[in-house]
Amino acid sequence: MRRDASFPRITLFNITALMLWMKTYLAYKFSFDIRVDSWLQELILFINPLSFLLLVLGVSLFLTEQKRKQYLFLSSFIISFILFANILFFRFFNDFLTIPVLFQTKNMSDLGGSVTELINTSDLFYFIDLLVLGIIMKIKPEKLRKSEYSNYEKKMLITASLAIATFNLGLSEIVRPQLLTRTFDRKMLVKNIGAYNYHLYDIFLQSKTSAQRAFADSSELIEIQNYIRSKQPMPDEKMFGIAKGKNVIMVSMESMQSFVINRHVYGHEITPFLNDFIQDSFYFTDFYHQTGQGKTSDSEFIVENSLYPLGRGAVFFTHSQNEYHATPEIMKSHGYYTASLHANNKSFWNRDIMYQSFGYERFFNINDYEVNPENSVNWGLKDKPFFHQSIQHLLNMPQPFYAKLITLTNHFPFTLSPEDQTIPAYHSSSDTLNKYFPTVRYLDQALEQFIGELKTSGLYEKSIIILYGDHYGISENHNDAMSEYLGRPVTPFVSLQLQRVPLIIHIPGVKGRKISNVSGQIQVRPTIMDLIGIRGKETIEFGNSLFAENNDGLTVLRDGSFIGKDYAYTRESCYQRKSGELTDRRNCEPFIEKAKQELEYSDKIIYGDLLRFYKEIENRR
Ligand code: GP9
Ligand code: MN
Repeated sequence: MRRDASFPRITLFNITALMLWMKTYLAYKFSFDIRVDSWLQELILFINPLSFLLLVLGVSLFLTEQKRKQYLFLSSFIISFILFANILFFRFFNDFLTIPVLFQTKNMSDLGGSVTELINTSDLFYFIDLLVLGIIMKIKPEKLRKSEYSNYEKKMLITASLAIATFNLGLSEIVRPQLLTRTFDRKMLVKNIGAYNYHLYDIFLQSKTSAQRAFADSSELIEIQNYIRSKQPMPDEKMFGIAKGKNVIMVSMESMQSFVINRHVYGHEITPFLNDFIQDSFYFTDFYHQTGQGKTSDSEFIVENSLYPLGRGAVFFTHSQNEYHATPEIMKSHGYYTASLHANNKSFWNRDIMYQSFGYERFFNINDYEVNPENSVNWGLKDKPFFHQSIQHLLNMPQPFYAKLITLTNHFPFTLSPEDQTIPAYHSSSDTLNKYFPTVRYLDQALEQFIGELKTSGLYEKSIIILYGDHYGISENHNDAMSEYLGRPVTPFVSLQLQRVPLIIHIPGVKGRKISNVSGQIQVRPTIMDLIGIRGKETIEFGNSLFAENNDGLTVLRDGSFIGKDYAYTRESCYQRKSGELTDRRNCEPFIEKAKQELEYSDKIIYGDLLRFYKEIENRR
């Protein structure tokens, strides 16, 4: 192999790559509002355009000199165009382009009218490199000419771009574990894998989705509908319509698990307010979260569709274009105003897009809140000011309304301002568990303040209030510390029980009681419909009302674990529910199949976008 002494010499390829690289980085810094918290993140941001640019522009090395010039100019033009389209889109939507968004006529027409207003003269900067490239090509300086690249140079280039890509992904994995499988905020994706790789990933998601959708037909939905009809219980006539015409206020309590309810840390009650509140509410003691990788967004999905989330990825990202018959849409058709309130970027978890599919009329996001360093901690606006500011939004809504509020402070890593810490942290080997208790207490106080403000504003008596925990806060990585706190070893069975989250339903004028049937998030939607008095299934749902008679009592978690009346199953083992002792696997067998079947049916609906056939099969009946 001959080593080429002139490598890396200045060539048209190098110049094109360098200019595009720097331009992209400057766009990150000046046109996209990407927050960088550490030098490591800055490094990732800096190198992330490189692997893509080297690979795409590197194709030119395999071309003849004339073709190479054309190729470099054309790809430079296309890449610049994509970057600039994102810059404009970002100015308007504070978000990055996705393929579905390109086909969303509503978004695009919003943008279309104001494109001219969005362009500044300083944007010319983003085209300077093309101009420079054009000039170079015109004057053809002898120094930059290179008739052919050696095999060594070609190999070097491919190796370099792959090495940079691997290095980039490795660093991102350190900074943000499970980046691709969790697919959260697009800003997070762009920050880590870069604007161009992000588009490749988006294309990948899109083609996968389209293929699965293309092969689906309505017969699949009929089969699922028959299955669901066969397990439909009778509603409890005493509860049906008990809250007719009332507002529905639903609160998603970030990372709130049931094990803190009625418990202490060093003699301090952890949730004094909730412990009181459950006394005059319905409190479900054996209620489980059923979320997967989509965490909060999965819980929203389950609670508002009565479908399971997906086994991998977040359905909010992967299937936001599906047809759904979510709670907001149904409530709206029954005269309700619908809104979600959450003081985060609207694109986080792709909420802005998914909420449209759910039929929300309004999403009060970070732009609708007064957020400053004084009232923020951890992930953003603290829960107390969030609730306080939300009251005004609620009061401005036409009634009856259906409103969902999503809290944020009790989020990993459970950082709290010292003045908000009213109970001591726990002392154990896990800092996470230690800090969890004071932030849970903060959430408890925030809820107390919220309920108080609902009372003074007059909304309390006119609303049913539903509080639920979205998913676990303490993962199994903290089992040692957890068993220290609980005073018993965390076996797989105990781990399963730790997936319980609180569900509290308050209905004005109704005393409520403790309900200990096994239940899950999938039942929240049918329960709301039951209480509001919306009769009959208007769509496909896997859950039953929590107040329905002969509730079949099988709660399936996303990983295939389940909790039944007598047995529970997790990690391939069957347990006696009462004692938590291991038992013969055969006791669980009939339910293992059932649980799998149910998850598969739900997946089929999402992957095949089957709800789009719903009207068709209903009309045929
Ligand atoms: C972000 C919040 C937290 O908006 O809902 O999401 P999580 O990380 O818990 O899924
Ligand atoms: Mn959450």
